Parts: sequence; structure tokens; C-alpha cells
Amino acid sequence: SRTLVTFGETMGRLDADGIGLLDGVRPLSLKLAGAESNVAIAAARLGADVTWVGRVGPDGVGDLIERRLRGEGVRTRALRDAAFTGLMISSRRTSAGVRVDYHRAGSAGSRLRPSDLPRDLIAGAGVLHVTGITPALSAGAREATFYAVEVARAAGVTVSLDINHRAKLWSAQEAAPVLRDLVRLADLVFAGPEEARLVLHPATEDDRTVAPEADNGADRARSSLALAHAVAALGPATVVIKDGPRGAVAVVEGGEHLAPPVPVQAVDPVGAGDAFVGGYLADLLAGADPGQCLTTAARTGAYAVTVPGDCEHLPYRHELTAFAAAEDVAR
Ligand code: KDG
Repeated sequence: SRTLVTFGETMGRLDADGIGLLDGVRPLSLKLAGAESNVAIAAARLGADVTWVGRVGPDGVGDLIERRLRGEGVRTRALRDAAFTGLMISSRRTSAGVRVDYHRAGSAGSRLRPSDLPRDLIAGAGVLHVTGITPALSAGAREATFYAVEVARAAGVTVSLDINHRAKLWSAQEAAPVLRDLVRLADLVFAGPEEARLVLHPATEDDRTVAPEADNGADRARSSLALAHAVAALGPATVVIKDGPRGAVAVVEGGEHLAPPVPVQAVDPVGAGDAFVGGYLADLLAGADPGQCLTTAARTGAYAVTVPGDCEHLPYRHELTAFAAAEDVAR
């Protein structure tokens, strides 16, 4: 099957237009947020067949989420819940970073449970993609995550996991063992260097000996490769370490692959990791080799960082080649 199935919490994202304090009269734009739906949209725009499952509230934001996903060609099972649809407010105090405040505890999306996830849909997928956000939302959402992964494994469906540690949702101590359990069950794992260290931590005496922090590009890539091998030792055949503007590396069945960074002017990093994953999975489902998957992933992520918002400006397939010349310079 060439279908990507994913599920999780999608929220409204209230984005302060421009830079500065939220105080005073500052227009806010209502957009979409949610790691899994970002992945779904990224993959769908690149031609993948994608289904997203999640709970939304009986409110305008819930309607918006459903309409927007359908408009992107994502097959959508937006289950209606009595609770409100979660929100995220993002603002930029300076041009250096984005601040995100969640309004989501008790939200519709957090009330996902195993029975929300159709067994046949998962068992018939080419890839099931889950994130480490969902198990942080509630006990039911955590059960749903493990249930879906078990169904996929039993059916021989590739399980993709983006660790996506959210420190605002749970502590590192609480998250690490759960995320490590998910890593062990996954075939394909995406992580940032810090997230890789988080899941390795309980398993190693001192994770810094596995991969010390490095500054220059070559050392940084070597350290990411060391992390990828260490995570792969937990079970997954493929581990991709996303290192933002410093590029990405993958270890696939023991073989090493490097993606050159795509030089762009970063405006909003939120959602770039999801774009990267959506790009990788779209190519994986289309039968591409790991090098091609990584290149598409890096280019898709590059599009996402250049504009505010999570997913509105994700690229279509014909746009991906725009970066080819710039990559040659960076190589
Ligand atoms: O990856 C981007 C996400 O952080 C954003 O869309 C919101 O899903 C989200 C989360 O839980 O942080």
C-alpha cells in the first residue's frame, strides 16, 4: 500500500502578525497547527495518499481544521468531541525566535482513545506515522498511540515515529521511558540531536560520550551519525537526525547518508521538522532511495522555515527543484 496514515491533535494556531509584544492592538491570523496534520499536508502536497484521524470540538476551529485538511486532499476522519478544539498562540518578541503558548489541556484532540483508530485502516497502510506528542496528551491518547503501533506491526506496516519531545506537555523524566518504548517499536525514527539524547539517556552511562556537542559542520554531522547509530541499536532500521540549518543525516540498515543543508532565511522554525518528515515519507511511499528521501525532506523543511505558520506554505512537488543550485553551492 502507498497510503500514509497518521493521527493526533490538530489545533487552531493564532499567529501574531509581525514582531513584538502581544499587548495592544495586534492582528492575529488563525492558522492550523499540529505536528501530524503538518506531516499529512506536506506529504499530500507532494502526491502521497494520506489519511488523518483526530478529535475536534463542536466549534468553528474544529470546522476549520476539517475543511482545511480536506481542501489539501487529506482523507480526514475528524471525530466530533464535546470538548473545545485546542489552540496555540504564537508570537515573536524579536526576530530571533517564536514563542508558543498552548491552550489545550482537556481539549477534544487530547481525548483520543484506541477505539477511535480503525484497525483496518492502519493494517492497510503503507506507513503509520505517530509522534511523541500524542502520548503526552492523556492516558487515552497514550494508549491509542501504542495500540496503533501494535496493529501496524502485526500487519507488517512500516511504523514511523517523530520523537517530537514537547517539554511544555511533560517532563523529560516522564517522557524518556515512553519515547524509548516507542522507538523500540518503530521502523523509522526522526529525532533532533537533543531528542536522540533524551531517549538514549536511560540506556547509557553518559550520553555525551556517545556524541559530544560539536560546532563545525563536519564534526556536527559525525556526532549526528553517532547518535543515529546509537538510536538504531534500540531497534529501528532507519534513524534520521534532523539538525535544522546544519542539515540532516540518516542511518539506514547500517548505511550512512547525509543531506546538505538548504541555505534559506529562517523566519519561523515551527513546523519545519514536520515538513521534513512529510517530505521523507512521501518519497519513501513512492519507492525512492534514502538519499532521495533525505533531499526531498530537507527541501520541504526549507520551504517551511521561510514563512510564518506551520503548514500554509508547504511546497508542491514541482517547486522542490528551486533549491538545487543553492545546494550545490553549499556542498
Ligand atoms: O511541530 C509543530 C508543532 O509543534 C505544532 O504544530 C503544534 O503539534 C503541535 C505541538 O503539539 O507542539
